[in-house]
Amino acid sequence: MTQTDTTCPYCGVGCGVSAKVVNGQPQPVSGLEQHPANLGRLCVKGSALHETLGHDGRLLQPFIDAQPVSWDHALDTVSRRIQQVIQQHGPQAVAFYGSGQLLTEDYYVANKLMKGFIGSANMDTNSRLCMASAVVGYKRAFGSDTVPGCYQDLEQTDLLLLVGSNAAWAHPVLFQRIRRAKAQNPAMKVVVIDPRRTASCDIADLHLALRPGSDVWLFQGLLAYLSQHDGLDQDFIEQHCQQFETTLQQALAQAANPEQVAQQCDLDVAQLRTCYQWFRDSRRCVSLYSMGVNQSRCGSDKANAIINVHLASGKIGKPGSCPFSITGQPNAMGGREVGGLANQLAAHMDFNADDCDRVQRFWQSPGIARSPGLKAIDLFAAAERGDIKFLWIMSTNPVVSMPDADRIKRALANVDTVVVSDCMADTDTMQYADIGLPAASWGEKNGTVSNSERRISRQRGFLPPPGEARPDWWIISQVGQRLGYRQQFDYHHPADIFREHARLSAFENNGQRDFDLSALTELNQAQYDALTPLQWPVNERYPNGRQRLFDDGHFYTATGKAQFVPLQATAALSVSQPPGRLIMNSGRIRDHWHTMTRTGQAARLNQHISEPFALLHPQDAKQRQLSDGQLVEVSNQRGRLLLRARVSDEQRHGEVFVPMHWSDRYSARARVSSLIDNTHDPLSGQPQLKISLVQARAYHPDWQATVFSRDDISRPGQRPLLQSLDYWASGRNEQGFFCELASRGDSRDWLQALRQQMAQQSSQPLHWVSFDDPKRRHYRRAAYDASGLVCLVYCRSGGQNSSLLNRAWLSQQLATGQPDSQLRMALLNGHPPGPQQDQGAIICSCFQVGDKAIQAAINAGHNNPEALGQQLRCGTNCGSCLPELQHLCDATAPTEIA
Ligand SMILES: Nc1nc2c(c(=O)[nH]1)N[C@H]1C(S)=C(S)[C@@H](COP(=O)(O)OP(=O)(O)OC[C@H]3O[C@@H](n4cnc5c(=O)[nH]c(N)nc54)[C@H](O)[C@@H]3O)O[C@H]1N2
Ligand SMILES: Nc1nc2c(c(=O)[nH]1)N[C@H]1C(S)=C(S)[C@@H](COP(=O)(O)OP(=O)(O)OC[C@H]3O[C@@H](n4cnc5c(=O)[nH]c(N)nc54)[C@H](O)[C@@H]3O)O[C@H]1N2
Ligand code: SF4
Ligand SMILES: [Mo]
Repeated sequence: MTQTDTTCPYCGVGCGVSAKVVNGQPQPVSGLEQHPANLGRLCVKGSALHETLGHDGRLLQPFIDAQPVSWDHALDTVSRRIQQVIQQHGPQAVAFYGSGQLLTEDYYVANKLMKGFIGSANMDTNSRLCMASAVVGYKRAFGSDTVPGCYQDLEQTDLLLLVGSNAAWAHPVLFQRIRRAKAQNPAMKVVVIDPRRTASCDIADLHLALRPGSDVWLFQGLLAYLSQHDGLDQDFIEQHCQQFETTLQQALAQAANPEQVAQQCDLDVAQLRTCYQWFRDSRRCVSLYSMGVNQSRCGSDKANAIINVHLASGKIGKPGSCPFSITGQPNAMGGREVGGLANQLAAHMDFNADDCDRVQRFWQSPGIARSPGLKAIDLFAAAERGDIKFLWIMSTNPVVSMPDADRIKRALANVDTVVVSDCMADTDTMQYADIGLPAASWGEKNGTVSNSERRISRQRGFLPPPGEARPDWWIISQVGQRLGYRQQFDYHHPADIFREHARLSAFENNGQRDFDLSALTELNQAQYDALTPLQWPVNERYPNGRQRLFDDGHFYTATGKAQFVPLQATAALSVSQPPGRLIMNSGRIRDHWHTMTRTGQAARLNQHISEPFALLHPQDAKQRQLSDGQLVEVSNQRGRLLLRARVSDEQRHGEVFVPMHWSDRYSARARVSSLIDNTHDPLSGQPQLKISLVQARAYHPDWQATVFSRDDISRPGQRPLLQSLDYWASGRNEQGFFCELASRGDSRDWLQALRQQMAQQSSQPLHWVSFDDPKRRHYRRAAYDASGLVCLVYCRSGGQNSSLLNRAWLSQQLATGQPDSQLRMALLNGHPPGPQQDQGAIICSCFQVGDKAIQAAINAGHNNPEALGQQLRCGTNCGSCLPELQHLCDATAPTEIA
């Protein structure tokens, strides 16, 4: 048995994970008690990590033009093509597009190769879609990209503002820490500022369901309020800040009157005042902000509007007080440290002449890039125009995650050489790769990541990479060497790269740059392997890392003072929204990660929400004669989605929420970013992924069906079967796969096609049993081979729902051998013989407890999450479902929040 301490590959909380392997088999993971980010806890995604380690769907060998090739051949070809493009078109025709999911060492080498040796700064990253606006906010205010605070601040605060953050689902372990802190300190208040009533509102004392995009108004109003109500920290402003007067004047000119602000934000003025008053009266306050702030055409201004009120009230650099941009990806921070964005150089340096000279000297580079490169939207636009001849995409899936996502397909088709490094073979982006490179994945890789509170932790490998998969740093260094820079890319272990990265951070620093790892420049491999989690800077003064920055009132601007940023709020969209349209918001659900290449592998994570959906307000649904569970077409001039409607007053009237996760791999028409345009923040280049105008109307299929099968009927190669259908969404369950279907026409035609395809592909003869009720248009099929059940299909008429199917039970039957005749009958009925309770949709993924079981327990009097936990165990492991348990209890016996 081996036991390895490592770090979770999902969100920016950066939890420590202990991974055990027995006889080569990975065991269920557990949280690392001694890791300061999680103190032993994991959320549901973290707890299911071992379920994602199978080799199903992995890319196992390099390929060129769909033909498998050796690494030597692939790397030679990549290098030769880069050289050819540089010779014929110059370095600006080469581009890299990376990811906050690369390890720091991978990222450092990619950035070094591009900016230092290819000589163009066209290296951007998916962090452009994620925290580019937060970076601009910090740099404008502090002169550096510095997260001032730490996780303890969230526990030590009196008032926590969650602004555009659904931490309950997106940063669950941190959210549980906050929940516990609040339980221990009942005086602590939480305000959620989000157009939607999300799971995070479970612990909210106040929810401000503001009009999307109106955050700058709200915080300008707060600044004005503080000045009018004795809420300023004059000493702090005078000693440590600049540009206060102009900033305040602009806020007063626009937002002196809370009534006006409330109108702009579409909020109740009394609630708004309450929030303002709490901020003024709370000695300590943290504003935790995320994608509702960053992914906006005014994301940078939103960030500075938040920072302005913290500076004005001196609520920064103190325990329990700071403006805190929480990062999404496991290594979004590491990417910022190495300069992964096209407008950064490396180690928190920019493209001014001094920084370029310094980095060039350090890297001994022949010709460093001297001006910023193309940001993601511009980069793909240049690709579409044919200006990019060579594009290398690493660890990201832009065909799903970039705005105007169908245009990304056109752009990729227009690049001479597209290289994609990914662990998985079937991503939507891999379909466009001329050269595919198999990357090692979590559990096989070795390096460091930095979490949201600047904490550097080790990711350590505990499994051998399958097939020919290799770590990203190795792949990139090999190309660097083949381009002629043998010495500069002569790395043998990630520790070599980390030391160099630390040395660059220290190089001619003299206290001028916040990012400083000078105490780590001499780590040998054993020390690197044993590195325990540390918050940067790590230098002579702070050899064990630094918990908070700016506690000394010193900022990294030329004057050493923080800068207020004067702002002008602009009207949010819905003021002039055309009638009949809806504002579409997009974001995350609890159990899926991004484009599902990882969480799609774990049966447990596919049960909470198993289909792509559109969340609609009851009035909007009624207007469109739509009911919960029906299919809805959401469209605009860019495209059309087909989604399952969920109707709820959690959603504001006139708005619709669609998750970002479903790709073409898992659904027919659910890539939400294909409807989103390229509107972006002018300073950060970050796209406005949260606001798009769409229409919605009911879609009426002639038939719908649910399939349970041993093999995945949606896997590539099987697709012709699904391509003719209007709607399908597939996923994994415990013993196989499920697929929900809907279309026009006669379902029997499709059943026939399914039968033919399965006959062709099966190695044994299949025996089909059927049940037809033509009047109700119910057609049911079960296919058996010698070992038992292979496939179950339940077709129904278009208007009927499938609530009578007992999904949990049905999926288990795929593994139970040959059923007797009674069971065969029950299988066609869709539920077990005799009384057996249907779980319903899974709410607690850890213990697989469904909503029907929970509802029954609530009805029996167990009407709070603790009692439910005692009764059913739900919510007692990772706690990610506690907000939903509370919600179900509240729905049975409503309680008021302000
Ligand atoms: N389960 C899960 N967790 C994840 C991820 C995942 O894929 N799945 N991804 C990780 C990543 S990379 C990231 S970046 C984070 C993101 O974490 P979050 O930012 O918390 O997640 P989102 O759901 O994208 O958006 C947050 C909220 O912003 C709200 N919002 C929309 N428009 C506005 C607005 O104008 N103003 C305000 N104030 N709010 C608005 C949305 O309604 C939404 O609830 O999550 C990380 N954690
Ligand atoms: N509509 C809408 N769009 C969004 C967002 C939104 O809120 N709404 N959010 C945006 C945000 S914040 C983000 S961060 C992005 C995320 O979007 P993406 O980065 O496109 O999503 P992922 O699915 O995480 O893609 C990571 C890819 O890298 C692969 N991979 C995993 N590990 C490794 C590795 O070690 N090496 C290599 N080479 N590959 C690996 C995975 O298989 C996967 O294909 O989406 C953005 N897009
Ligand atoms: S909160 Fe969950 S997803 Fe995020 S790092 Fe921790 S275990 Fe992983
Ligand atoms: Mo993100």
